[in-house]
Amino acid sequence: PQPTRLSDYRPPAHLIETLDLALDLRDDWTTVRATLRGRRNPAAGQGAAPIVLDGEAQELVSVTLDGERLGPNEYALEADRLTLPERDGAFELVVESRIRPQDNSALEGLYLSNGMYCTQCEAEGFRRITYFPDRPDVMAVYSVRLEADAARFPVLLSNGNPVEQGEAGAGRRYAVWHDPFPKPSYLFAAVAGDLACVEDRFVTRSGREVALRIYVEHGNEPRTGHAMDSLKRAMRWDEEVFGLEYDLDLFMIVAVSHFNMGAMENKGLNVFNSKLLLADAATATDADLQRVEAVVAHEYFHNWTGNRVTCRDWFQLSLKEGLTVFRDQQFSADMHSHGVKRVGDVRLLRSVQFAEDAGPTAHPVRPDSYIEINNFYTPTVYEKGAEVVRMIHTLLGPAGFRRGMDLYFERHDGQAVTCEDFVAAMEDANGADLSSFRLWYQQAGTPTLEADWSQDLSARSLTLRLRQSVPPTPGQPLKRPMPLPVRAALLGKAGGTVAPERVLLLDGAEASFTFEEVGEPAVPSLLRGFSAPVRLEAAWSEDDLAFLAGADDDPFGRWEALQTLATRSLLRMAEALRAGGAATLDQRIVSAFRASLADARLEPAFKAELLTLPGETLLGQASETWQVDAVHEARELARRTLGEALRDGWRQAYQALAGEEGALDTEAMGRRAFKNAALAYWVAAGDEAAVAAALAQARPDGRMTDVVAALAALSDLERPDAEAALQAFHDRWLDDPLVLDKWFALKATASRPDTLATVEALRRHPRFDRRNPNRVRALIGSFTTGNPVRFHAADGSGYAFLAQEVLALDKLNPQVAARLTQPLVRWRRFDEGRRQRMLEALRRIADEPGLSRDVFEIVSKGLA
Ligand code: DPP
Ligand code: ZN
Repeated sequence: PQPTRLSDYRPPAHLIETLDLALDLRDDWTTVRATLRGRRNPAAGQGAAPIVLDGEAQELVSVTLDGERLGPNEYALEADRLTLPERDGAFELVVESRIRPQDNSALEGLYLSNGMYCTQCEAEGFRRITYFPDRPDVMAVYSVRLEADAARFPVLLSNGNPVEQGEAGAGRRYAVWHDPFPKPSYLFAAVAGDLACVEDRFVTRSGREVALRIYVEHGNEPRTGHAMDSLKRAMRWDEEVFGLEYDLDLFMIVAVSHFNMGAMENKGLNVFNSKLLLADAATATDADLQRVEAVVAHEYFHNWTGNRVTCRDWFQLSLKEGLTVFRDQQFSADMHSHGVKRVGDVRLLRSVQFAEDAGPTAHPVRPDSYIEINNFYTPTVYEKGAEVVRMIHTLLGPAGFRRGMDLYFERHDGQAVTCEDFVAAMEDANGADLSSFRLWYQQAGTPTLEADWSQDLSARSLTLRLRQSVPPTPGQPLKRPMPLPVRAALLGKAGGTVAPERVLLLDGAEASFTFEEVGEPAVPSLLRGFSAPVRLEAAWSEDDLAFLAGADDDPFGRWEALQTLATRSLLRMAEALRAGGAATLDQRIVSAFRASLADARLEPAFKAELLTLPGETLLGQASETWQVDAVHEARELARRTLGEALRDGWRQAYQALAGEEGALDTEAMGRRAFKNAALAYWVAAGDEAAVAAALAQARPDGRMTDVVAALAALSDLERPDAEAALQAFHDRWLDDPLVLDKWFALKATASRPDTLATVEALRRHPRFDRRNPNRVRALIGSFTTGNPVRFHAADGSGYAFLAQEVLALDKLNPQVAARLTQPLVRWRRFDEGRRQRMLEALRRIADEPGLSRDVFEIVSKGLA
């Protein structure tokens, strides 16, 4: 397979103004009749050019161009495209083809999910439905007619507004939809099924009434309330913060059970993975509920950042994704807690994006080339892309950022544009110069920021020195320094703020900044709010960190100080254990935990974050070579140490909150998070009373947050009552796919030695189904990404297992198979024995004949 390159971008030879699409859904075939009205694109050159359409996995029936049916010699049909005669001015084209959605296990294009028809077109699924210039810079007005059996598919949906519907004879029904907004093909959607509809309404600030409809399988109606409320909050927030109103009279969301991604922002008709829509207190955890809220908002926000202004080409994906993630992060922070949200976002960024940036699939926020675009829906494009937007927000301030957004919409509404256009709007609206800032879109790799300082008490000054370096990444051996906004303040060792926060801009390889009028010993609080996506190596002593962990007024900084202190200590412990010695946890950590545990002024949700040790994956990434077993042992030992040292504190914290009737507001969720953190430490202390409390809390009809937390605390204990609790959970929820996924994930993430054998056996569980991506992710993905000590077993058994799974899945669903492959390409982080075994697994995959483009791209990068 050949790469597609940004530098090869050319405007489309022809533009399509309208598309009339008729889908006749029948049991043997679906017939698709597409009428395209288009014209030569003046921006693409002079004179006539052949009309070239993308198309795959369908059977061409007929082509009629300007009223004449074309014979087979008048067009060229290849596996992925259809080339028609030249046209200069306007033309009308009718293409008829047939597809078989019932055989579509890749879940791109039109497919069947639990008996309902649905679509997923981003990025290039539309070409599996009909022949069309399937690229985002071709924007057309769509009219869609759907026809299907009336009894089995009474609900027929597409984008925009309903126009008409009625009987089509022989027990069939039809519906016609019209979307007045020109859109790229990736935003097309159609749904046909027997679905229940939950309806609500929203009045926009200009007084227009919008009907809100959520469609779900019958029986799931009660689980839509949280998503509906979230949608209304998101609609209001976008009006208040960005002045953006919804633009149609109808907004629909459909939940489907088989879905590759989280959700999809199709114009007026979002399609959601049911996991990210259906959520109530009995079946979803608080984390699930917050995730649902964030994703509902994310997809809604795309209506402006993505749909009204879309991407010129797929290299610009972060134009809509980075910006929309930033918007959903701000929304969630406003709905809940800014500090807690930032900590969660940074933890995710570090564990997935920093890892990507440090490995063979590293790529810039705006990539230069791809083999399969589906492989570029990555943490770099999304999460790092959001950090880049956040830095612009930091540099320009909220009002300046808003001016830039306003200008962006004023200039580009209805257009398909580039990341450059976004940055230019930010610059022009503020008279700012972001020329060197553009490097953030171009250079891959996580910069390292070093900081040290010296204080001169007699001169009443403190000088801070900052230095940066950006590591080489594949294809980019040499890097230029990037502009880093560093939020910094000085805290007095005796208490209080000595120098208030300011934003220092490091715009070259190094610079010094002097703080004046600093008359007392101070400690710098740096990179507050994680103001740039870098690895910070600051000259803090352990005592400085312990001080900041108790005194930093920036919540992120406070959390970060304790994390850094813990990381240093845990890595020292791991090293000692590996050398066969004894390991002990730094007493400063115990003291910091004791103080935080007792600190009544801290929000409980933040306390829960503060009291969570860095995960094994983060610890592994923080050292040259990830010592898998030693890191696991060290972290377990630390948890036990903290459990025992603060035993009474954990017990009291738990018991004080255990009886609370939980509500769903932010504060109640925070108290539950804290309570369950306390429970986990109390169980780690080995108290029988703690196990009894966890067993009681694990009873399967409780609130899902509590049940899952209790089961997670129990799942590593190899004792019959704990196993029985998990089994009871399984039996209770066997027929509820979303909850059963939690059980699969709990089984897969238990660190007990027999977990791989359990996971292998669970592939024969009657409810395991490789055609359902959620189930694959719950069992296989949880094991490979959430259970490092077992997946990275020294004998390579986890790697061999994954290779086998990737190959089996690749035949069904290449997109999900490629994602599953990722952990194997990070082999450079490990010791020699593991490296060899990971490489063997990669080679085994690479040797398979007929590998998909998706998996091929990942594996070949991993072996390069
Ligand atoms: N639906 C995916 C998202 O919103 C891809 N656009 O991120
Ligand atoms: Zn998105």
